[in-house]
Amino acid sequence: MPEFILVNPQIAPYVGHIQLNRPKELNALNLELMLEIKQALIDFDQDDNIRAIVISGNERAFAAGADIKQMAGRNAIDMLKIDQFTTWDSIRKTKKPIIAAVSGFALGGGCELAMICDMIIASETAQFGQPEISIGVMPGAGGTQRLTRIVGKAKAMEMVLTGQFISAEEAKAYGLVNKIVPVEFYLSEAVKLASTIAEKSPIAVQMAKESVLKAYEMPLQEALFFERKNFYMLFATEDQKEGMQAFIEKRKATFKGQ
Ligand code: DAK
Repeated sequence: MPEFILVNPQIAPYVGHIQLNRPKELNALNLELMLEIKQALIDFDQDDNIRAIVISGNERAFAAGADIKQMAGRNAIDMLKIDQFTTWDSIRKTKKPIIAAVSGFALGGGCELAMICDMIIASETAQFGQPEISIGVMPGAGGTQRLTRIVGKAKAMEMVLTGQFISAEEAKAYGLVNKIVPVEFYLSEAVKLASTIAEKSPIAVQMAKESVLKAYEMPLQEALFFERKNFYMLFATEDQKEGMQAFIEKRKATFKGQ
C-alpha cells in the first residue's frame, strides 16, 4: 500500500486517479512519494480498464516542490547516487494521457511534475513557479527546458531567475494551463476531460500522445515521419474499422482498444 499517495483506479469509467497525499508538507515530493507515483503509473499503464489518468494534490497544494528537508544535507555525489532521474524518466514515459488537476501551489518539482502531464486543469487559486533559485539551486527536472518551450524565453527566464510565482490566469495566458475553473471544480473538470479522452480509441490516443510529444524532441522532418508511421499503424486496429464504420452508420463508436 502506498504511504504518500492515494490511488483510485476507477474515479470514473476508464479513468484512474492518483492523489498526492502529504497535506501537512504541501505535498512536498520526497523520494518515496515519487517512487509511489512511478509505480502507480506503471500499474495504470498496464491496466486495460484505465485509458486516461488524473493526478491531483489538494485544494491548498498540488505540490510545493521536492522535499527540501530531505534534500538539504545531500552533496553532489549523494544526488548522483540517488539518481532520481530514473524515477522521473519513468513517469515521463507513461503511455496513457495524464491530466494534472492543479489547485494551490505547483512549485519547483511540483510545477515540473505538472508539466510532465499532458494537460493542466487549474483552479482559480493555482500558482505556478520555479523558486529553486531562492534556495540556492535551479530547476533539475525539466524546469528550464519544458517551461521555456511552453511559455517562451522571456517568461521562463523571469520565473527561473526571480523565483516568482505566476497566477493561474497568467499561466493560462502563457499556454501552461488548459483551463481555469472555480476551486470546487478543479478535480471534477480534470476527470471530465480525462473521461472525454477515455471514450476514444486508447491505441489512437496513445499513438497521438506519443506523436505530439515528438514535436518537442525531434526536428520537424523526422517528427513528421514518426507521425506518419503511427498514422499508418492505426489502420491495423479494429478501433479504426469501428470508428469509421460507426461514422458511416451514424452511431457512436465503441472502442475496445484492439
Ligand atoms: N519541502 C519540504 N517541506 C515543505 C516544502 C518543501 N518543498 N514546502 C512546504 N513545506 C512545508 C513547510 O516546511 C511547512 O512545514 P512545517 O514548518 O509546518 O513543519 C509546511 O509545509 C507548510 O508550509 P509553510 O508554512 O511554508 O506554508 P506557507 O503557506 O507559509 O508557504 C510556500 C507556502 C509554498 C510558499 C512555502 O512553503 C514555500 O516556499 N515552500 C518551498 C517552495 C520551494 O522552494 N519549492 C522548490 C523546492 S526545490 C530533481 C527533481 C525535482 C527537483 C530537483 C531535482 N531531479 C530529478 C534530480 C525539484 C526541486 C525542488 O522542487
